[in-house]
Parts: sequence; structure tokens; C-alpha cells
Amino acid sequence: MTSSPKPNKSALITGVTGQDGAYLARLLLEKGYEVHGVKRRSSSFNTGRIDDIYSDPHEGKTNFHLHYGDLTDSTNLIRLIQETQPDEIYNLGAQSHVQVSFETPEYTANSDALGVLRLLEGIRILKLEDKVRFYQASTSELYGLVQEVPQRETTPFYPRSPYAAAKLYGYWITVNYREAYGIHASNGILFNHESPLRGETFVTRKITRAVTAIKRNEQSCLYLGNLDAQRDWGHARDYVEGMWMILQQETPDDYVLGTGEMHSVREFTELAFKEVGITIEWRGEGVEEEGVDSESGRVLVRIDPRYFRPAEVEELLADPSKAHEKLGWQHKTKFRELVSEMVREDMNDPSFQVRGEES
Ligand code: NDP
Ligand code: GDR
Repeated sequence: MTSSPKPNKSALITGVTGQDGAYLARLLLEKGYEVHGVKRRSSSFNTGRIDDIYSDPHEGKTNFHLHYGDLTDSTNLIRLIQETQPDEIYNLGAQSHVQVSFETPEYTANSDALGVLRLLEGIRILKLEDKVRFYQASTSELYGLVQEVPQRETTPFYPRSPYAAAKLYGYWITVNYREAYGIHASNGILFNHESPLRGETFVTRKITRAVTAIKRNEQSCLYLGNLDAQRDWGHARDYVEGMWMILQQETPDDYVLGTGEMHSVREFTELAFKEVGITIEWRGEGVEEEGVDSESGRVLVRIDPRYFRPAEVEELLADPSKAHEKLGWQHKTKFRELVSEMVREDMNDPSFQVRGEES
């Protein structure tokens, strides 16, 4: 992005290098915002998702700025809020992988729970309670062991992982700072949302990448965990629009965003293979279950118990009525379109490479 008009509002986005950060930064720039993104120091480039909207400030004026930072570093966050003086803060940064949170529970709590507190305290320390609006990336994982189907804003929470437990703290500290200090702070309780920019170790992208590699004869088999897990999968592009809408409301509040449709991992897998002309038939049972190419008889999908979670979330289904009614938000992309777009983008990616370890 080169020379840009004078911005009307400014936003600070943590997690700008992630899937949602990339879509949100793009959306806010289109709306004429000055966007400040927080990226972590990494030994290799981690800005692949936002390179196309970033331009070297030496080359002319830009409305998109990147700053080094980390949700585990209070002084850094306070300085960034002070220097950028944002109208809106979107806290999207997190160790966001549920399975990985069982391996790194303490770090997950530090970034996903205390990170939220650090930002809210930053707003308070800098006396910006009346100026800044705050969005917290809450999650359907809060519902965990489901108490009610479908899940809405009033459904009781029952987190099932260190990730969800950390996000539970993030949710409540956001509500608490709203009630205690009058901060315009809101939670978006977002159900799974995917895209061609989805992290490669989440199940949808793991599947679409494997389908691509198998079709190109660069991989022989896809190994998955729980095929029967069901999720309400939407498109990230639609959901970042909802985040923005939440912060444009006069009064801060908490909203569920989802499609109201649920599909299994098995179904996603079948559809993704179908996109490249392969029909999967299932045979066997339990960990012996296999997905077989109905034409060639080749086994293309196997179960690896390594991908089973110590405590699983079996099904999540959103009731997004409140967001429909109060925000006027609706998801636009249908499940089949999402699967199709993700497979197509991986198939057409000229730099596609089979990578090592996944989760
Ligand atoms: P990603 O994993 O794609 O992105 C996470 C971002 O957070 C990355 O930019 C990552 O940086 C950054 N990050 C990780 N740890 C830290 C840290 N300690 N300090 C600062 N930044 C950090 O997630 P998504 O874009 O999919 O999700 C965005 C947010 O929404 C997350 O908070 C997630 O938990 C939540 N969420 C996501 C849903 C989904 O379905 N996608 C559903 C509901 C909630 P780096 O690139 O360097 O790793
Ligand atoms: P989730 O996403 O845990 O819902 O969290 P993920 O795609 O990792 O898992 C979805 C479901 O698929 C099952 N599964 C597998 N998952 C992975 N990653 N790898 C596998 O091989 C595999 N096989 C089956 C899982 O057990 C699970 O049931 C995502 C993240 O974006 C969170 O940050 C966000 O909060 C929630 O969505 C809403």
C-alpha cells in the first residue's frame, strides 16, 4: 500500500501477523483507519500474511505501521498504547492452538489471560478509559463441555483446555473492566473461522494442504485425530467485519458470531477431497478407521491417536441471533464455499511446500 489519505481513526491490533489480524488490518485500512500492528520478534520472517499491505515508510506515507511487542511484556504494551494513542484496540494476539496449550499451559495463560489484563491496565494507567474502545477475541471454546445447544451469550461456560481456561479469564476481566471503570470493552465470542490464511496446524488448513499435497503426489496420507468432532465453521473475512461492528456500538457488550451450522471433521475431509475429484469412503472402526480413495483403493486418511486431545470439545454450534438483531451482522460465506476456496487457494499457490511437523 503506498501513499494514503489522512486517516479518520486509529486502531492498535495485537496478533496482526495472524489470520484474523491480516483480514482486520486490511478491512480497517479500507475504512480509512491508521492501523498500528503489534508483531513479535522472530528469527525468521513472520509477516507473510500482511506483506501485501505493508510498505516501507521510507517509500512514502503509509497508514499501516508495525511495532515490536508481546502480550507478556507490560511495559512494552503500555508504551505502545501511549505512543499510538489508538481509538480502538483489537486484542487478537494469543497462543491460539488448543492442543499446543496442553503442552505450554503456563505460557498460554500468560499471553492469553494476563495479556488481556495488561492491555486493560494500560488503558487505565494512561487514563484513556473514555477515549479507547477495546475488543477481546473471546472464543466458543469457552463453552467446551457443552451445556446447551446451540450456544448463545447466556450459555454457561465449561472450558476444556488450558487455552479455554486462559480465555475465560480474558473474557471476565474484559467484562470486569467495563463494569468497574466504564471502559468501552466488548467480547466477541467467535466460533471457528477459517480461510486460505488459516494457520497450517488447525484441522481445516491441515486437511486442505494435505489434499493438495496428495493430489500432487507429494504426500501419501493424511493423519488426523477425532473425525467426529463437530464445529460451526465460517470465513474469517466475515468475522472481522463483526469485530469492527461490535466496537461501533454506542454501548459495549458481548456477542456470539457464528453461522448456526455445524459439520464434522469427517465431512470437511470428504468435501475437501471432492474438490480435487477424489471420493473418500470410510472403512474400519475406531483408531483403525481409514479413508480410502473409492477409485484406486489407496488409503488416503488414517487416524493417529497423537492428535486426540486430553479433553475434547465434541460439538460447537452458534446461535448468533443477538449479533443479527443488534449489530446487523450476518455471515456471508457458506460452508461449501469456504472448503472450496481453501482447497483452490492451496492448489493454486505457486510456493506451496509440504512442511514437517503439524498438530
Ligand atoms: P493466529 O494463531 O492465526 O494468530 C495469533 C496471533 O497472535 C499471531 O499474530 C501471533 O504472532 C500472535 N501472538 C501469539 N502469541 C503472542 C504474544 N505472546 N504476544 C503477542 N502476540 C502474540 O490466530 P487467529 O488469527 O486465528 O485468531 C485471532 C484471535 O482470535 C486469537 O486470540 C484466537 O485465540 C481467537 N479466536 C480465534 C478463532 C478462530 O477460529 N480463528 C475463534 C475464536 C477466537 P506470530 O504470528 O508471531 O505467531
Ligand atoms: P479448535 O481448532 O481446537 O476448534 O480451535 P482445530 O482446527 O485445531 O480443531 C478442531 C477440531 O478438529 C479436531 N481434529 C484435529 N485438530 C487438529 N488441529 N489436528 C488434527 O489432526 C485433528 N484431527 C481432528 C480437534 O480435536 C478439534 O475437535 C480453534 C482455534 O482457532 C482457537 O483459537 C479458537 O478459539 C477455536 O477454534 C474457536
